[in-house]
Amino acid sequence: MSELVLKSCQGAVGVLTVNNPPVNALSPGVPEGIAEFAGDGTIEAVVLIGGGRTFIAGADIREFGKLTAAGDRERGPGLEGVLEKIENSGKPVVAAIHGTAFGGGLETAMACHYRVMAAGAQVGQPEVKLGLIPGAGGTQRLPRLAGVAKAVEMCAGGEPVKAAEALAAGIVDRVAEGDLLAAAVEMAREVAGKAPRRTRELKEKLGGDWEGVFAAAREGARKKQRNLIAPLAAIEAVEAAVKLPFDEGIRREAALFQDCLFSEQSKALIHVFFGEREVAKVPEIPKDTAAMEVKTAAVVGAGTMGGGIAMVFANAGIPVLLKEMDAEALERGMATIRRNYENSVKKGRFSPETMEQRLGLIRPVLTFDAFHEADIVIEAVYEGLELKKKVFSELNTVSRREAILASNTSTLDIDALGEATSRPEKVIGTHFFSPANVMRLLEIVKGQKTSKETMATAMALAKRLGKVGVLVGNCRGFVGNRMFGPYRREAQFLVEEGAAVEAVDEALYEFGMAMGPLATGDLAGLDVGWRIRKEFGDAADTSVRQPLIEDRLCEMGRFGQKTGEGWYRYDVQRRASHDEKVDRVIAECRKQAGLTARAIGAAEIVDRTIYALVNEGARILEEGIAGRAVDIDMIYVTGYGFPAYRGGPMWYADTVGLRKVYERVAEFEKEHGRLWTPAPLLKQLAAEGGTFAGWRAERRAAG
Ligand code: 3H9
Repeated sequence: MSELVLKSCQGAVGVLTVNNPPVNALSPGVPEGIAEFAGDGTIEAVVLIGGGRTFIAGADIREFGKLTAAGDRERGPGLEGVLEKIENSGKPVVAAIHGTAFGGGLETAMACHYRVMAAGAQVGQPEVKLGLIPGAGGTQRLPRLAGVAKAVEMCAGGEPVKAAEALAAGIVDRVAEGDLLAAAVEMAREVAGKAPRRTRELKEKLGGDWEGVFAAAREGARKKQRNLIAPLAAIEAVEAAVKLPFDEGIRREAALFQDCLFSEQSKALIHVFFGEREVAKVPEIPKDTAAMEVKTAAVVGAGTMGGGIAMVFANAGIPVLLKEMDAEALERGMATIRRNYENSVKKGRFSPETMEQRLGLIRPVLTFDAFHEADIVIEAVYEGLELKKKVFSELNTVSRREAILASNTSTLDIDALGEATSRPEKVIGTHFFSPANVMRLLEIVKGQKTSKETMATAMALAKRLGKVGVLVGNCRGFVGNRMFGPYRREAQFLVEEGAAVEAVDEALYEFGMAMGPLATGDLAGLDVGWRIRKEFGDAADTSVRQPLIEDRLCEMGRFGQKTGEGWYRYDVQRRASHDEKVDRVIAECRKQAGLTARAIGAAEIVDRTIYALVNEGARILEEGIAGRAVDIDMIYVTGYGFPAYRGGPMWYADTVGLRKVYERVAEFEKEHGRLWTPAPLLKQLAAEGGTFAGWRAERRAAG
């Protein structure tokens, strides 16, 4: 028997333990190991359990890449055959589920004859999140156990289900409050000697008219999982369970699975799955670097960002001081925090007790008196270098010598802030995204002198706060906003050249962005960029074309949603509508730029804006501001609404082909001048036939 599956006996009950840490993925050898038990004559029933922290967390996702790279569409992962062996076994098999039984894990459990689940465990078919559908009978067995509506919900939505719900739905037979193995062995003894109950033979829950359920699910998927193919494929596969005999349904599922597996969407989503984990492993931070434990934090500034950051700490159970200059601002900040928490309670996200607990962790203060308690202080005051330098020099005196001093700046120079202190090695940028308690990205900015310990502490803290922490270098706008500059610049230029405001936003929304670039500006506040452009004196640079419209809108006091007017006009519910005043501004700016309006299609809008991201991303990579293309991709997917199913801007460029991207960028350079000069790295990789994703590996190999 494979070492990946260990066998022992409790009397006449054989116990198979999957032993493939960390998550018992169904790597080669695991399914075979499970199937081998059938021939053993001494046992009467079998319990299948996961070793370590979980049952089987699914197929080994890394294997999918090998299948698609081999280009063999005929050879699927082949798990269903093994599961059939388990299901066809003459001896009853009881699955004992703890941790997570996801994907192929739940499918394995459903091919067993009975299921016992630990009270804290979860089951689910999350394949859609990887651009896939269940590929080992999940879409056929789940409706037979849980009913068609629940199966559609789980297979198309991908959300996990807790024990009580799984029991009520019929996915599991029992929930074990105490010792799971003992409960499963007990059940195995009860069913030993009886004919196994085979899921494939169950029919009761399939009867009825399900057309309405399928139609509603399709409509929901088109809205909520915009542009994704896997949810629709999952619904089709469950429909096959209702309409076709089991074996035919399995074949339909397999065909749909293969279509999804070979799609660009799935490859991109798998890139994102591993990318989110890869960014946490920073090559320049040695593995044995000691991270400081953060027991207490402090935040300076109780505005939108400061308040949100305080909530992030409280949500993670870390006590946090929240400081403001005057009592009124502090009260306003605390009231906003309370209101946000109350909304979450209303939506059923957590209980009123949890809310009070979290509020209790946030200590509003007007002085620095208690700041010596904090292990990390995060400054979230107004975006202005002189002000921030002043705050840092003050924090340097009021904080403990070992404390980390972090800035939530989105663009300013971390080294300048470090120089304002006597501990630049302890100074780092922690750039949260608004709303801080919702957005998953934390851009962590190292200065020239930031120590490895400080970096390691910030990265570990990101994980504890439930954020995707990405370490980047120091430059204006770091990675995220530096790339966003050219992206939004081109959006403005396109409007100056003749594209309608709505057309620009629509084209990028259709591309998959969470919002169009102009609507995003209105949401974030147009004044933010305006002040930064003034701080850096951008308008003085007459050697390149400067966007005109947004500055004009800001001069008119149109800062976006917060003032009810920006690129659009907003009603009290913040619904956007077209504003003819903006048309007049656009016409004036067009005249000033010496342009005549021309027709611009969606394809040009997408190329101009997205390739502006990519070209700047390439510069960022070659300068080492981002260590790897995956760092940029994760910043854009988790912080800027870039569609995960396109993998991030650098991954997307790789899928288009860098030669094609380069040629388009070079065309834009001819038309629009040096703002479009192709990044040397883009040029080089296009010539070599390389990719951004591969470049990191090559560079490492060379180094
Ligand atoms: C599937 O099953 C298709 C089927 O229908 C069958 C078709 C035939 N494979 O997340 P963590 C790694 S599709 C390979 O940090 P946590 C992960 O990369 C699959 N590796 O831990 C990480 O590696 P590293 C359906 C995997 O406790 C390490 O394990 N299943 C897999 O925060 C620890 O992971 C899913 O989609 C895998 N399946 O969360 C489940 N899973 O240390 C995906 C994890 O080198 N997994 N790794 O960075 C998860 O959702 C979470 O990992 C889980 C644990 C909740 C299980």
